[in-house]
Amino acid sequence: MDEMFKPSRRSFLRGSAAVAVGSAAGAAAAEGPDPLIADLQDWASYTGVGVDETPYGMPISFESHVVRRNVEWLTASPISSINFTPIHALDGTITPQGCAFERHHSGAIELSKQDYRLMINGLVDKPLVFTYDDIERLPRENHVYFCECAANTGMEWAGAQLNGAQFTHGMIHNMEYTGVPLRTLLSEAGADTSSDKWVYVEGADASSNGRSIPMEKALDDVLVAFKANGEALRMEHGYPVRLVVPGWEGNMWVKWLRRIEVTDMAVESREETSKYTDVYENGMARKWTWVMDAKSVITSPSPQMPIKHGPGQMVISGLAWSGHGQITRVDVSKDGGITWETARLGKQGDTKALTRFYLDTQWDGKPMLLQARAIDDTGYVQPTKGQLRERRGENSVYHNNCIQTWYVDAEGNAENVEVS
Ligand SMILES: Nc1nc2c(c(=O)[nH]1)N[C@H]1C(S)=C(S)[C@@H](COP(=O)(O)O)O[C@H]1N2
Ligand SMILES: [Mo]
Repeated sequence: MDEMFKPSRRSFLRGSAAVAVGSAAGAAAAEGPDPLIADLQDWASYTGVGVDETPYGMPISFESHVVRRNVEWLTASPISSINFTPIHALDGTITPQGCAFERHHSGAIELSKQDYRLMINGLVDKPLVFTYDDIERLPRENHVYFCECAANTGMEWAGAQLNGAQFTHGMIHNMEYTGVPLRTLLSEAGADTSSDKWVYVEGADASSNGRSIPMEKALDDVLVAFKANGEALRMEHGYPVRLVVPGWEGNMWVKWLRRIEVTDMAVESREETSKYTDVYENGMARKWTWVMDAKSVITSPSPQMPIKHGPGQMVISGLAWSGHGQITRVDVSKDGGITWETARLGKQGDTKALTRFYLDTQWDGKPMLLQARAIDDTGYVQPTKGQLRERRGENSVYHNNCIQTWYVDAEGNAENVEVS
């Protein structure tokens, strides 16, 4: 019998469920679609799933590989750790919350809206404590922004390390946030918003992950957000309230936000001194490296997304972003940066959000050294790894925004390699 027309386990169960009413379940074993009706496809031979079975939908089983993954050896424990967005398998620009990377310093906490409180204190006329409901009464806005951990691509400084765009570039997500501008909360509390002031923000988790933000940024586009992609934030992204700091390193996007203190100087917390700074060759360190510079990566083909067809028409696709503003152009090279073609942007780049690019092209079936390079509206061009190393030396972990190379062989398989 043709393998294709065997009743699947699923249809078999359905068939038995249909006749099981009033009879012993076992007796129905022979029921099910007739395997000899060769032109009746499996999925047309039984009724589908009822609307009462999936009150909250999950991806179909065929897509179960499109999940966050972690790299065990990267951190001592999965509590203070990171996992990665499967960017190789996504398209468009919006990251579903269910597969958006997570970074916690002391695990994700379960904090209810009832228990939630947000305090504003320090240099304010009236210190305030907001409940979750109080925040929802203030005028809110919607904006799409990327959140990139400063450590994204950090393992690649020394050489090509991790074999997949998910692992080299997956500490990033891009969501539509709903929230109240931080400036609204500051003005409710009568904060001193003169330009030399700072706000210190911290979370309700054990790590607290405190960070200092200069007042100019706090008044600009920072959001106190409670929804992402239309629904409540997931626990792992800071339910019920997180800070959104557009274009700036992910560490400042404090989750489970519990306190905003207006101060006259930066706190110089752990997260902004011993961490999230970069040591130069001479021992001096860069700090206050808040903005995520322009960057891009080809998501397909890539090591987890080999080319599955022969020579001819193909799509090369990827993501580009800049913490300074909009992506205006993305170039793609098939020969390791010797020649470049300009890619098509899926749509005009949003400010401080992911931009999807496509190169609709022909593959001659020969090996390629694939690269993408992003250009933003300040005119900044994404640097090569060599250029970045010249400026920064090799002690850095954070803020590696260099051009990535995938070697694609004649079979279409891709590998992470370095072209200096
Ligand atoms: N309260 C709190 N906020 C936090 C962290 C944390 O551990 N605790 N991790 C930070 C880091 S380093 C990053 S990169 C982002 C990651 O956000 P995500 O987990 O939603 O991807 O959250 C930031 N905010
Ligand atoms: Mo981070």
